[in-house]
Amino acid sequence: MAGRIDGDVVDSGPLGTVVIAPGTPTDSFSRVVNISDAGSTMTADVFVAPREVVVTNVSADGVIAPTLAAGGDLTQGDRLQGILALKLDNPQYVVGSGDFSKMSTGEVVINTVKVLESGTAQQQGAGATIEPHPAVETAYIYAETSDPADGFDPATDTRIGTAIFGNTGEADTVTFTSLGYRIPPDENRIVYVVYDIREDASITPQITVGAELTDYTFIIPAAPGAVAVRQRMAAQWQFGPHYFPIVSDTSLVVEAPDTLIVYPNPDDGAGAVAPASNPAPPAGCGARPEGRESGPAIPGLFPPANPPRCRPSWEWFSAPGLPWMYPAPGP
Ligand SMILES: [Ca+2]
Repeated sequence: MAGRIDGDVVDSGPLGTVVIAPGTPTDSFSRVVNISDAGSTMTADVFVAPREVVVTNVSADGVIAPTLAAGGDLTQGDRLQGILALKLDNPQYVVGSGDFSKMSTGEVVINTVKVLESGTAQQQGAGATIEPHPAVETAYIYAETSDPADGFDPATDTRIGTAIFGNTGEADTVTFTSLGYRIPPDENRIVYVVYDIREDASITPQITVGAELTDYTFIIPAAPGAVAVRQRMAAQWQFGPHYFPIVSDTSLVVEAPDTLIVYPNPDDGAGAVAPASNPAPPAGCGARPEGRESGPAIPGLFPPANPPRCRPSWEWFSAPGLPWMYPAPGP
């Protein structure tokens, strides 16, 4: 492309689509996209009206931090665990303000988000050459539905993307596509990166899981949107820190506790109960480990479907194969 772009030009001949917004106060932004293959005539779309989203990590913010799992231990089989909270900000340039920290001039639409699993877990990527110790298979992006944000809750926030680790040909990354998630001018949105921890996540060796957006290419808006690489200062051409990488805390994956299955005998139905949920035996009833013919009764292990009562024939088995007799001494 030779020469200069002048005036208010839209759809100008061999340049393809050229969009120049009237009154654009600065030429500090341009985006050239859809560049054609090499040839005698090449085309590209040129945008000089900036639409720029600012992405920051808000995982540590007051009401959000307690709703995320990252940083604490995660258990095998844990579902819908919030790992990372991102704020997507679209601050609009105010003509004549002299404040060049805000550069965007329109809506930004987020199309693609890529996430690196940043812990020591290794996913089953198609190109993986390492011994995989997978911890996460399915990941999600949820959008915060409360304003102001009230933290991640899979029951009330909105799932906008689902993706599978290992399906991109790259180990340890997951890519959400076709999101079409809109950030209107002068608004912001909060989204959460959420993991399911595999039932068979490795605990030997112990592994950690986390989420990272390594650089600005991990978020791809629809053209002409762009992602701010560095903080812009109020003075033109002055820049602050880089926004990336954005990194979550990591979590250690720990073993899921064994499930206790209680089987009434002979005819009272069966069900799984958690030990802590069992009421103590009522007065007059008790329990003793099998084989103990005397001694104090031990509270515990009444199936919730059967109110505690005394039936000498009851027998329960706590997995794996630890028998208990109920009750003693009986009514
Ligand atoms: Ca929420």
